[in-house]
Amino acid sequence: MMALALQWQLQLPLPLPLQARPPARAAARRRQRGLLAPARRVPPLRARCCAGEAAAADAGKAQAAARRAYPYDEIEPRWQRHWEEHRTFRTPDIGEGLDTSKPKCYILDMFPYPSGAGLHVGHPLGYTATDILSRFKRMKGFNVLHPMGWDAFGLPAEQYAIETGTHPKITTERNIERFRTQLKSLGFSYDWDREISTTEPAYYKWTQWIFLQLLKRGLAYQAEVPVNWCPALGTVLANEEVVDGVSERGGYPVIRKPMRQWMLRITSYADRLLEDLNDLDWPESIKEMQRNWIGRSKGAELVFSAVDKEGHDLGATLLVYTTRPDTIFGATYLVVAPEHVLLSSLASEQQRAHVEEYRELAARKSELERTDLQKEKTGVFSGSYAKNPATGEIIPIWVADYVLGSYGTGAIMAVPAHDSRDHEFAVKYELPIIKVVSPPNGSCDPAEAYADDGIMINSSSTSSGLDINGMLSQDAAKKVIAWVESNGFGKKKVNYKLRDWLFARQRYWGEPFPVSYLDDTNEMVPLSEDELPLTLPELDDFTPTGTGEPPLTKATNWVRTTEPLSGKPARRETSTMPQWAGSCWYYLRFMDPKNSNILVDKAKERYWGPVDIYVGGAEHSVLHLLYARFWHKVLYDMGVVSTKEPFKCLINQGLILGEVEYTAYRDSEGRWVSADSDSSLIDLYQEKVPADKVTKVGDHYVLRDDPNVRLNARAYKMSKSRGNVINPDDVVSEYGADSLRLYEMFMGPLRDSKTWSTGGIEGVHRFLGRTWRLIVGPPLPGGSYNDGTTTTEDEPTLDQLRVLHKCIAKVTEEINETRFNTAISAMMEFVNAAYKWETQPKSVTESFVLLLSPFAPHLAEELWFRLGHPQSLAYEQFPEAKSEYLEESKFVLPVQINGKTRGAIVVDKSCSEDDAFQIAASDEKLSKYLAGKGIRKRIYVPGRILNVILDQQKTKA
Ligand code: ANZ
Repeated sequence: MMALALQWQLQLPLPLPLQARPPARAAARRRQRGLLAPARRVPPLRARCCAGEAAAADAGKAQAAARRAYPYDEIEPRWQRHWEEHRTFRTPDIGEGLDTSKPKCYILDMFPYPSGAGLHVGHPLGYTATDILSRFKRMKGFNVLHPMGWDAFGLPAEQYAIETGTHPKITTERNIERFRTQLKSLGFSYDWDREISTTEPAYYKWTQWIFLQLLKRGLAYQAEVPVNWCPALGTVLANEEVVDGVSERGGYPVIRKPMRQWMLRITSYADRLLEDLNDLDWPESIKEMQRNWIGRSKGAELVFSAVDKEGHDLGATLLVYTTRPDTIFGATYLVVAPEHVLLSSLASEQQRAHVEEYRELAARKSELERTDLQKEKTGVFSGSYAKNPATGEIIPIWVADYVLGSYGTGAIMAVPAHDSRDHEFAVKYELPIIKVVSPPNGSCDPAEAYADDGIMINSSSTSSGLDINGMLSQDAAKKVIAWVESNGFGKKKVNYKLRDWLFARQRYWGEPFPVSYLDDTNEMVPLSEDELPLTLPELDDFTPTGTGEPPLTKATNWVRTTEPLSGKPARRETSTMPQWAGSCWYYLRFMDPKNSNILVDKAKERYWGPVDIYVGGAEHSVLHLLYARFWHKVLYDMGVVSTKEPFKCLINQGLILGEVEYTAYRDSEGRWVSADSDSSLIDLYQEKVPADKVTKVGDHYVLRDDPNVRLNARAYKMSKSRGNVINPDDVVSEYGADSLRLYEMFMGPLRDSKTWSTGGIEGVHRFLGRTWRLIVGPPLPGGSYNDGTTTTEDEPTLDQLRVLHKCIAKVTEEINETRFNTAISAMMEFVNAAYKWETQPKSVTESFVLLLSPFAPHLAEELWFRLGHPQSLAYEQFPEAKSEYLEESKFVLPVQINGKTRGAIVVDKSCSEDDAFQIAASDEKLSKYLAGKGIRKRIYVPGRILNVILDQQKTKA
């Protein structure tokens, strides 16, 4: 699954070195991107060069140190080590200390494909969001399951093996190691004890087990199907891996070729996959995409008898699928798909050669091309006719490739007056067009098909006895269906666009199928469950055989086996499962990752299931989510899982685009031409302009030095070829993980597309620095900082409490609504306000640090520690906003006992003396001074103070 869209653009198999890059190199990269002035050329003298490099490195370090707003580079590794050593985020198992009376929250990221390119800044976007939610929920008293793993089977590792001879296992391990290190460097609170990889036999044992269950239930079968065969990759590709007739990966030509393949009967679950969407808290757009993919349509299958030109019955029938049985009187011809099984017998002697020629032509086109509405329709007459059962008319049968063999019955009744494709075809080949639906308002364009419902006209026949004239389309459709059903001309029918899932790849790096074939009868025999896992054999040569035979055929010793029951010689299946397999159920394994007896323990599944929040890219909106839902439903039917759906709430994070690029234009004489000029910009010379030479005027970007010259400003998808990819490692080394996390959340709403901006990250980094200095104090002369904090034990003032509780309320609300950017703004406002205070009361600072902790956990842990708490704050209670501080009518009234301030109470502005005294007397702290004491006098200044003078002069402090 998680070959994120990102990974396709980053087909860089070589891992980069693990260590962070020195700032000088980062500066060079920024220079390349045009963010810094060009570096001065240094003469190529060796000695000069080295000295120059050293000086540049020193300057780079000094620059980095100057940019460093606080010592994140000391703080972050320290707290990462602390969490690791204390296994802070380990979620205990049931029966191992997990308090199951507490509510649970299962927060899951779409696990990544560990590509050689390492982490991209797009990854931490979703991962930071889930991390904030996980940390927040823990502090709100939930048991949180927040795991991470690897979707590690797939083509890139295998391609890399072919090119370099490195075994995919080694590449995969190396890439996983790098991803893990990178993720840990960002301080994500995963329970690393639950880490899984789809490539581990202990994991894919259960993927194979699920396959055996599908087989048992008749949901896995083999069929000879036309597949997308890519000779260059030597494999079969799924429809979605083919774009415009070429492979999505590599752009190699793809042809259709019939092959025996494993299929999964996802179509049996079409209705449930559709219906259960309704109850999911998913983006409506994703649900709609799934609905369209499933493509349920209601209509009828109608029988047309084949006849000769004179109307004599030829003894054959043609079944068509229609969603508009009401239009049957307008069916003036039939069309069969070029691959229709009856086409050969329908083709007359005269037309045979044309039909054959047409069929060959169509076989070279992709389904996409054939259904493209823009393409001109083509077809030929078959030479045969059929009888329209409603009209009794003899109508011609054509073959045309706009009708697909794989949908419905592969044949249609064409109603050119009411279907635009049929209309275009009829006009081109001069076939009759008969209007049978009249628009309710009476008018429609006679040159086009009227495709909507309306009132039936020209729809009555005495010979057939059917009359639907004057009826509304939908009622007419019902009547036609009843009529065909009672006369044996057809039946009601529901159709789906969804096809069964082609579940085999002719590749090495995937899960082996746990089945073999007996040598003598070729009978397929499943492996028994206790023989699982069937491990992938070692192989030195991964190259595809080129014949369509998978590379596993080369593992001859592995392929040869004996069927245990009969002892007969057999050979193993050599294709492997597609990459989607492992990601179909991984969320279940996280609940019980080490269980070797069962896929997931029932009690654990009942407690943790379903996933409460699932975050990932919208590119997985259809296939992964549909496949996972399908498997989940099968497991539900088997009683393995207790919920109908795997993912309750789904959030798609937006894309991060590269830094905005500015382009200026010059004419052939070298003069600037404004991008708003009338002349075509295509003929001009383009020039990339560094951001510091650009300024914004109104809504436009212009040259700073020449504001009349307007520029084009555009952000592009990050790609190696554009050179605008931002490596998170560089950002972490220059600004720290907390800054990266905070920036990615601050860029804009989680679900939106956003553009990267180095200026932006500097801004949030400065905010964290300000927070640090507010609480710890300014740097000492050597650049180090005081231990401890500058906070005081003062009672917070009402104003301070108001600022704090407003911030608590806002941050809490925004986290709950996954609006992290506005939560951060609220914290920035708090820090700005706090800078104006004379003192920083410890209790206020503590609450603020807790608020900040889900976002910038390293900094928050450090501050919490300095505030005197030796334990991690990960399980501290998240601050609660108190309504009394949110209401402006309340205020804090200081209370004195015998003239000494002993506490404060929150009262209404209009509070009476008696009420103020009662509140003071019931206050936990003040009651100690008042209980049992006689009151001599009360001095009450409304809005200012309550002073209680006791009878006894001596009170215990
Ligand atoms: C007659 C008719 C009259 C149609 C009319 C439409 C409008 P959906 O909604 O996508 O299911 N059709 C059926 N099988 C087809 C195939 N294999 N290839 C291409 N087209 C096919 O669409 C169903 C409609 O698409 C069917 O209803 C059929 O055209 C066409 F005013 O039948 B209809």
